[in-house]
Amino acid sequence: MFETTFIPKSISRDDIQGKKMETTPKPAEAPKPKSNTWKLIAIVVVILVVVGVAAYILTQTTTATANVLMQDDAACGATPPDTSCLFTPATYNATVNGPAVVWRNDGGVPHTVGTNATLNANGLDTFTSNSLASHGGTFSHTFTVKGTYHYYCTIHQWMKGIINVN
Ligand SMILES: [Cu+2]
Repeated sequence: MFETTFIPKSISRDDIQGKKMETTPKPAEAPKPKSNTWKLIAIVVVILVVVGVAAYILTQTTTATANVLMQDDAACGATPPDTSCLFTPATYNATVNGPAVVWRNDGGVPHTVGTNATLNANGLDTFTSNSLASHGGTFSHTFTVKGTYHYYCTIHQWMKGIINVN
């Protein structure tokens, strides 16, 4: 391979190799540390913005729109039944085939959402959630049949609610 570097006649080889640069000292050496500081600040600001936006998005999704909340006093003793453990609102009106009804556990102990087959008419949807974690566990169900649905928490069976689906 041949070197095909084109060198104009007006520029000597010394110019290209930088040998003559010694005669003209560079005045722009001093501010270099300053620009590094600004780069660092810019990087930190970008990281803070990214973390902030991510935290905002995450908190938005964890507090996603819920239709029915589970609330309690973090105790929910059974005898006598702790009435501070409840679904609110106790009755909620939903639409057949969606949007889904979303329950969210805002309490301090786990709860569930389960249909009560003995109270509900034949042919209605049946569902039972898993144990929903305290402070944010959610469950959703899209009702496919119109009707009045009685449901309860299978852990605290005095916690009852109704969904009217029209
Ligand atoms: Cu419960």
